[in-house]
Amino acid sequence: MFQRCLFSSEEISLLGETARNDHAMDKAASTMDDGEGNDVRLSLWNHPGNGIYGMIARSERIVDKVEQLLEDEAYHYHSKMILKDAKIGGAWAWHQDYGYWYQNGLLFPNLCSVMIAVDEATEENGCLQVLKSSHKIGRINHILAGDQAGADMEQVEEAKNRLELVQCTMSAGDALFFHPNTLHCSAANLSDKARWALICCYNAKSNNPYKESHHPSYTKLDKVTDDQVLIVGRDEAIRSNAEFANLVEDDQSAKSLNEN
Ligand SMILES: O=C(O)CCC(=O)C(=O)O
Repeated sequence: MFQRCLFSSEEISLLGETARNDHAMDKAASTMDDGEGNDVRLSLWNHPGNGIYGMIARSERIVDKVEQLLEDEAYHYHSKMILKDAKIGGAWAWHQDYGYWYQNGLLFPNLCSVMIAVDEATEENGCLQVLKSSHKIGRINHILAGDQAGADMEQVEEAKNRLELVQCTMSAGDALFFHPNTLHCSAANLSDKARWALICCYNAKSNNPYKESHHPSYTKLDKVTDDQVLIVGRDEAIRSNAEFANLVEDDQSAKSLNEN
């Protein structure tokens, strides 16, 4: 479900400027080969924090919507910045987020991801592609192929025959809310325009994991009013506050899948 212009051009410029000057984010980024020689790069953090990333992830305009969709109180499961750079940004294989997350002790697929376009996303720079209504299939088995875990292609091919493929072109500031069983992928970015995106992921309080993982169990999310995005974003001293996770060492969910 799209929410166009969820963030104003000033808000999204402040987010982009903060992220692009954020050395800690750059340093924490992990890079995976997409199998075609391009780099899939992202930085991830578990707790939203008090910087502009946190103000967005905790904003009423997002969290209230997520809570409606989850029919429950939502908590922050993690956020990530997809650093899909011009010319070298790698492709993401077809997958469902719950294809990994179910291994983290989450019994139900009652989670929601919100992708916020930091840059304009087009087919040329590798916008997200989704198979419409694919969340109704349920969870598909995921297999490790090279650096990335992807959904079993036999089922994906069949789903592609039956479901509409949507190229999620977005303007900076647009948001896409999607279910964790939605099949999605993206092509490499061979264009000369970067395609960065912030993805904030939420879990329902009642879906608290039954075992520990590298993502948090229920932690109360303190919502903030929508004006905080600009207030914090304009304050250079605090806007880049975030504690980045070490994806390579911490993430066991992809590694524990069977190799192809
Ligand atoms: O931004 C993209 O191209 C894909 C990101 C994605 O699929 C994910 O983070 O699960």
